[in-house]
Amino acid sequence: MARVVGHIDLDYFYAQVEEVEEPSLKSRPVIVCVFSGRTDDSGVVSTANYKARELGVHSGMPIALAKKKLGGKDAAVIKMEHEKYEAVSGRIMEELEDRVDVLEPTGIDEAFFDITASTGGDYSKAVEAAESIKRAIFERERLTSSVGLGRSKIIAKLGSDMAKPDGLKVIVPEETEAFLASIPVTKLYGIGPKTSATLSSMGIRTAGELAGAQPADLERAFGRKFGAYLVAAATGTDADPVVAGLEPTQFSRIITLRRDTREPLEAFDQLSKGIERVHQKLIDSGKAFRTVTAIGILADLSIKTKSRSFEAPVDDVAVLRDVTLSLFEDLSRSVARDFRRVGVRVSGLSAVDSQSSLTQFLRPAR
Ligand code: DGT
Ligand code: CA
Ligand code: CA
Repeated sequence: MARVVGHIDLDYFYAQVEEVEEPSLKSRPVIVCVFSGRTDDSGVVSTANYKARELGVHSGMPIALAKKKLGGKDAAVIKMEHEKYEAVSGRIMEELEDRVDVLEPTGIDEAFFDITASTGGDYSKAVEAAESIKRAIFERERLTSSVGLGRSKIIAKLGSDMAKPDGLKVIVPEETEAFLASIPVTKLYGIGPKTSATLSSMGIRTAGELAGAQPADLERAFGRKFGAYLVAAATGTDADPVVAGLEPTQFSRIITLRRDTREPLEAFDQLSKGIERVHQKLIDSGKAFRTVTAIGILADLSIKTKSRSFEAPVDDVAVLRDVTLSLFEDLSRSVARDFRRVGVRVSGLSAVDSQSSLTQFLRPAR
């Protein structure tokens, strides 16, 4: 079965978020800027809406130059507020997470996704899924996005680029070869200026030409591994899987003691805030832990640890404190020197569920 891989990218993201917040901006050129603070205009354009792009403004352009291009056009110059875009991004990623089989965020406003299993490889179902994803994001955040669908990540990414703005580009597996034929190699993910210059010197400018090149010639110019990658990219057969965004597997906190000691209470007392921080991270991520590790780093930088695991996940900070203290008692008995730094780590993380409040009464399993 052919894979169904998608790539979604929000249109002129930061500037569009600003337009949603202040709809009167929609009729004007908008630039979102990172001010460096040296002079009033020093800094760069982070992004611009399409009205400003039509006037020649783009990401990374110095603000002063952008202002010159936008002079007399009633442009809006807005200060970038990263936290605001992060919050919107987080809500969109959650929405996406619910609607795809595997989600791999690759930036603040974009992600790969895999819907092979849920569509059974049926591209007409995939189109419906992609349309409903676009609709859901629009209904929830009033933001437009562009989506590409195809049998590999490279194809899906080409699709979302071509679909901009507010589009959906589907490259069904059977049409992949014809689709790629005239695509310039510079558009293929992983092919930078240096590679494309070498290819150009070999008379290769399009993916079609690259696909037809002699593997031996590519191998000679680029080595075996990268040569093989180029062929895969040019034929849309790159097998790179969509990998779920990494979930945290542990949280830890290590502090430097005010003076070297192996007194468990003293170490524990100074680590107290660190334990709270670790607990806060658990709360923020909705996780419970099964294993606690006390970490002691000695003056010679050697690391000693003691761990204890529970039979069921625990999310109680009192339990975390008790266990940490008793682990430090064990740990200090086992070392011949003082600790310089101490830490605590929780691992074996799992989502907190309705039963976890019961599990805090379970005794630790040694
Ligand atoms: P698009 O996708 O072409 O419709 O436009 P954008 O603005 O969404 O562009 P994209 O997807 O490359 O980047 C997403 C956001 O990342 C963009 O809204 C602002 C930020 N960004 C992009 N390029 C730059 C840059 O060169 N400097 C800074 N500071 N931020 C950037
Ligand atoms: Ca974007
Ligand atoms: Ca992007």
